[in-house]
Amino acid sequence: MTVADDLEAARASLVMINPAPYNAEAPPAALADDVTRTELHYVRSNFAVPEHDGTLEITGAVGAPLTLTLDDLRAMPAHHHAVTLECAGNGRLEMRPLPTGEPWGDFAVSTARWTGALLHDVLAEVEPAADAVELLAVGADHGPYHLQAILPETDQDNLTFMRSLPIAQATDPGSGILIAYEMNGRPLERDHGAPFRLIVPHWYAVASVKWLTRLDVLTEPYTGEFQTGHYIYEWPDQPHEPVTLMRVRARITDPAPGSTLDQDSYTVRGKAWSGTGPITAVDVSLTGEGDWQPAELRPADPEDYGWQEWSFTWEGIGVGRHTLRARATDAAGNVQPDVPPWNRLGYGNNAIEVIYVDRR
Ligand SMILES: Nc1nc2c(c(=O)[nH]1)N[C@H]1C(S)=C(S)[C@@H](COP(=O)(O)O)O[C@H]1N2
Ligand SMILES: [Mo]
Repeated sequence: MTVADDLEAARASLVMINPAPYNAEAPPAALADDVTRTELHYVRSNFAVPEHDGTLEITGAVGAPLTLTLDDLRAMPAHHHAVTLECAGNGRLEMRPLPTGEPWGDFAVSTARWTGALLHDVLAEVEPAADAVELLAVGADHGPYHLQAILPETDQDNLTFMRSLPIAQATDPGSGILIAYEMNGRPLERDHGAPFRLIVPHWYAVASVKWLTRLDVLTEPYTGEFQTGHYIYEWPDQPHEPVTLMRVRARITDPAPGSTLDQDSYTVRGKAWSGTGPITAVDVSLTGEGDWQPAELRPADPEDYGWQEWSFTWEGIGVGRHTLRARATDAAGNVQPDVPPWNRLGYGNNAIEVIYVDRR
């Protein structure tokens, strides 16, 4: 198979949003799985899939700069985590007025099992300077980027994808950040960042830099386009804020919206996740208003960063049309809002989902 055939085969099961750069959602049914099969995992790229020379350079304010290959990373202790990745723009199409940006529906969210070296272990080898403040992660992808939010000093004809993280987080072994080289037990696919990428649990997936080619330890905060021009909440009535942790969210996976039920009882199922702590409660409402009733919730696995399953036994379903809503609460006490929190670039929609079903 040629490289182009390969990409086409990998993309066949997804719901395409944009052909170039290739952006695609998971099919809705994929949300029901605990772990998303690789061919059903959503894809979001700002540029075309790049060539990668197979090396990772670690440089900047470090005592001992280093260049690593895939074999070097594989020789380090391997860590495995399920991680839910959600695009910060997921659900943008639900916002009014419609923000600019990729027109994502509600399925730019997936959960894969990732294997890689711990970023902490890699950074320990290069001895970051005491006055380091951030770690800049640079992708191999680049290209023209003629969008409205562009910073005045950036080169719009050839921009590279890069993002920074606070150094304290990057060097913390407990943050679980991986330089991942396997997804669901197989080498990374090209769309998902081959040969290796960052996987940053809890954060909106923009932090998980694909096609990682360089890590640069910085003594000043990074202010490039993908850090301060995009991936910023531009609130109408409050100061702008960077997009960081995923907002708390529950989704209903069964019944499907608009379906017709035949029985007077039904087990409603779904998923819930949050970047600000494990989910502690999911509640279901059948009236379109308050009247929240607790669902059964699978406890979070303390070793993992994947979505949690929930279910609710719905009994005494009368003939006619019904509203179903599900609302998650996390350990930090965050709860979902009724209306998506509008911001100019359309990030972080975690509004309570509402579906309708009929009983005949
Ligand atoms: N190098 C690079 N990394 C990137 C991006 C990108 O455009 N280039 N997109 C980011 C965004 S916005 C998302 S949502 C995730 C998507 O990861 P996936 O395509 O594996 O689902 O990758 C992130 N990492
Ligand atoms: Mo994203």
